[in-house]
Amino acid sequence: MNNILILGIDGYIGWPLAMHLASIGHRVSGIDNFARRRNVRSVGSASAIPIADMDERIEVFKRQHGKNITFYEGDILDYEFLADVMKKEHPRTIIHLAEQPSAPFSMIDRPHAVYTQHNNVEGTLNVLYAMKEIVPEAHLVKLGTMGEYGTPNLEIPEGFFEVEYKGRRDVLPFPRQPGSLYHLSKVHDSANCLFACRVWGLCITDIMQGVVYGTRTREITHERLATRFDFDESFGTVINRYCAQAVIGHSLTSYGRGTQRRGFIDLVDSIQCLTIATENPASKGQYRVFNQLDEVYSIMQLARYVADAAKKIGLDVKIDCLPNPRVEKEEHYYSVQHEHLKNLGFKPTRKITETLDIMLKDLLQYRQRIIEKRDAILPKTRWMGEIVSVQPNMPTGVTA
Ligand code: NAD
Ligand code: USQ
Repeated sequence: MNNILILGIDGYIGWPLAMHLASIGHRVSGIDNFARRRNVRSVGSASAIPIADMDERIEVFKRQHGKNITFYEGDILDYEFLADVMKKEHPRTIIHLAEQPSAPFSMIDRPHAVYTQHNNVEGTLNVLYAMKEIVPEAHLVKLGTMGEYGTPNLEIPEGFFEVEYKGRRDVLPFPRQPGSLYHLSKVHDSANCLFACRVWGLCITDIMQGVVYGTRTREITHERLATRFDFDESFGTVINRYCAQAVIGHSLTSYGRGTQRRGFIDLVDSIQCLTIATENPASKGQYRVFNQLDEVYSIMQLARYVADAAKKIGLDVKIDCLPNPRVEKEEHYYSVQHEHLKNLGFKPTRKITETLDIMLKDLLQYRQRIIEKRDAILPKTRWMGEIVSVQPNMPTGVTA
């Protein structure tokens, strides 16, 4: 049995992860300041699937699964609070999910950008200091993101690559070229985590996770155990948004030509991978990077999968190519190494098409809730004042 502290336990991934780890016999505690609930309200939206408050979640989980979860309400920016919880729980593993996770939210304006980077970078620094001072032997599983790397014209390795430059060789961090100020906050975190391992000897697994989708995990055995499901412009991720759009007859909102490609992972597999990382810790002083995804798809390919799944249940869905509100490459090479988790036993649970069928059925029950917030669907946040086509931005003397 491991003693695990989850930072961000009330979130989309945090809550089902907590239930899973507790149900397989780990001692689980968690922290959250409910920022996600507030931030989604602030953009005029709500979770499509109703969610219980934390007290009720814990109570129903205990009734259904016979296990306890301990909860501390508070902000990891409050160092005294974080340090007190660490002293009380003395975790062997800390899983850090407690960040502002939306790229569009971080790009709304200066205050949203400052909030995102302050919350994420300072929060993570507090975690690193609390570990150094209180639990230096603990293993930190830190959620980063595949978007840290951007879309380079090279295969993306797991964190590091061997470079030859002017006749000398070294193994160095792979360059990061993130596409939003949120993704950039994760790059800063990764640099701080690497520093904490190199200089303080902490032990960290930094997970570069693809975009997560899905409504279900094994432990969601009761409607009051559901995890949140957002579909608004900021907090809904693309597959989740497409599914919510499909059930209310809204055209699927592909940005640009839809040829941009990303790595995706089912919620159930995200939890499987985080469990594997937790149960196979990095060693002292090791900074380990895992790329965590099931498959790479183009945004248009996903729209077609969702439209096909919707058709099977009698929903006629159209796909719209909207002007892209983001500054991102639409035509690009994308190939990602993701062997570390497979070598530790990770196997994708099911095909994406099976999950889409489940998601659409789940969401049909909450159609009315999505309709009530449909104004939050279309993108309003633009990366630039006007939409520009992206040109490679090479330093002088370098050609694409
Ligand atoms: P989420 O917003 O649902 O979960 C984060 C939780 O942390 C929320 O409940 C929030 O209230 C809490 N939180 C934020 N700041 C906090 C603070 N200062 N103190 C205490 N609690 C705080 O997001 P999620 O989708 O579950 O993502 C979890 C992590 O995984 C994030 O770090 C995100 O960047 C990363 N990630 C998510 C995805 C995805 O597609 N969902 C993909 C890759 C990486
Ligand atoms: N997109 C559309 N239509 C939409 C929404 C998005 O075409 O309606 C496109 C975007 O332009 C982008 C891609 O889909 O090219 C992915 O967008 P997203 O909103 O699903 O994901 P992203 O902004 O990258 O962020 C999400 C999570 C974030 C996590 C990241 C993993 O919100 O927390 O870090 O996925 S990754 O993308 O691998 O970096």
